[in-house]
Amino acid sequence: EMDGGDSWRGVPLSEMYGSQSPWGSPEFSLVSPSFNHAVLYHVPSDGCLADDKPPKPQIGHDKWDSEHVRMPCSSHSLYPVEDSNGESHLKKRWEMIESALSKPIRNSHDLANTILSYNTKFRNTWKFRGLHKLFNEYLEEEESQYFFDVTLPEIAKLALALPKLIQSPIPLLKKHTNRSISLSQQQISCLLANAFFCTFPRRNSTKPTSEYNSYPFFNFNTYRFYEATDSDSNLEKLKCICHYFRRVVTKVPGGVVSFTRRSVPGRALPAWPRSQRPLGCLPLHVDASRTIEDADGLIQVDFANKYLGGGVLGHGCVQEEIRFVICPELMVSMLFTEVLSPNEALMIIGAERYSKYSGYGQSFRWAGPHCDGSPRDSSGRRRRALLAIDALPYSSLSREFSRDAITRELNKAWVGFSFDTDPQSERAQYPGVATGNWGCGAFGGTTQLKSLLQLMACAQARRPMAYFTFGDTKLRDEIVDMYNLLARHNVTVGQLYKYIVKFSQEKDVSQSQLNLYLEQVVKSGTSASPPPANRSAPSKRSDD
Ligand code: AR6
Repeated sequence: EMDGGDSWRGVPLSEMYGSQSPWGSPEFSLVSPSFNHAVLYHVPSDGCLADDKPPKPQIGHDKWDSEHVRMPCSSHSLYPVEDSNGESHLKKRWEMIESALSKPIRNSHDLANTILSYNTKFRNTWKFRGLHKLFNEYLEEEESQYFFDVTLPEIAKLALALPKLIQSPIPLLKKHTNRSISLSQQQISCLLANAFFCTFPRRNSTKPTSEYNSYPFFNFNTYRFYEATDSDSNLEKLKCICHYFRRVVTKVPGGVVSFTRRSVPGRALPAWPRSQRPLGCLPLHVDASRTIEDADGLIQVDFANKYLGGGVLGHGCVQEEIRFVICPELMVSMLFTEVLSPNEALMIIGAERYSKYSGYGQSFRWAGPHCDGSPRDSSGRRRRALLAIDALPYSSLSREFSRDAITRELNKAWVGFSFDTDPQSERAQYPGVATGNWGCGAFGGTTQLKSLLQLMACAQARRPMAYFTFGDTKLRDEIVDMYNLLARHNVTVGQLYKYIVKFSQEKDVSQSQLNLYLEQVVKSGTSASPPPANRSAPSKRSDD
């Protein structure tokens, strides 16, 4: 038994990485600077980073344009300031930030005033009730004291080190591009420190006409993160972030993280009804008790919003938001990743985990430090891969089961799962995917359908699938039973696609069960043929 319990079905997790250790699968493509891969740190000529020392920044020149992140420290960043005569002058914004962050900040009111001093346009609209509550009521007095005495001055220093730590421009990962950005963890901490102090220019407006309208929010208070007091889970999210800063200012992490946007044009997407790939050709593991983030070495799926991070800097506290606060380096994706289109995904390799947590949603709590034991790959990234794919939100079953919606979700999952696979090879690609009830929580989807669509996308991408049902043992058994049925009858991806479409056309989907329907058509279908001798139903249960 892998996990000492009886929570899983199918094959052991080790078959998801194709070796005995989670670190035995092949590494992802290495970090190597090129026209479509911006590497913001200096890659040593042998490619190897020193183990514990952060790499030096790559040198370069600021670019103040629509292709790059507009930096707080750019000499082009100007801000209107009123003089004593009430006349408005443009001042260099970075000088305002430098002077504000160099002064002592003793409590949450000082902190609010610091942030407002270079964001004067928001004097009357930004409130900081959440911050005040966190530091004045919620935390123990010593904890708050420690934060303002020790951690905060270091966060300010880190933010002000921006012109030194990031010298070459950060390209935007725009729609319909295949591009990567690699940053050192130190550089990321500096960008996050700036977001904490809300220093990024042109990123505070929530108007539809604003320049960064198609990007997630990144300055921490743009979405009123410092205001929210309605539930403790928000304060707990802030705790996670403060813990992260405490950790990185105590010991600068020495690794790097890469962010890759994958965009596949319509003509290169799979022709789903024609796919001949058998669904039973890859191993399946289904677990009811563990969670995705604990599936070491696998491609861990982020149940994302098309605006990455979703409500992490707002009120959200479900899978994506939790993941982003326990691994805050992920949040840097929000600085440069434009809203995801249906045929796009984002892969993040190397983001470290800093916090443990308990609960979920309203009951979410920070549960202490987490020490990330994942080894580093040859490029210096923690061997942790997070794949952001956004499902569609559904309010009706008939919409969710429409051919267009089914195709859209299949394409989305496949674009993500086929990241770094060899298109010529017929063999299984490692590591496998760790996923679960994608689109079935906040987005209201149906697990019977989404689990099958992800199985199809995995089969098409040739990656094994580990599915985590989040406590649902009935769903776990249903998925395994369905898989065994499909495998036994040699059902292909294309056939299943057609069955599902037919189901949605023939049946009132709100009244009928997809699984029951599939059982009938598969068992009575013309497609049934004896299973090939070399494969056995992948279940450890003898009655299968
Ligand atoms: N491991 C495995 N399964 C999980 C985990 C976990 N760590 N956490 C949750 N689940 P949801 P969605 C299961 O609602 O429906 C965010 O705001 C659990 O059964 O996070 O795709 C995003 O930013 C849960 O109900 O994903 C988007 O805006 C289910 O996965 C939006 O939510 C779905 O989790 C995405 O909503």
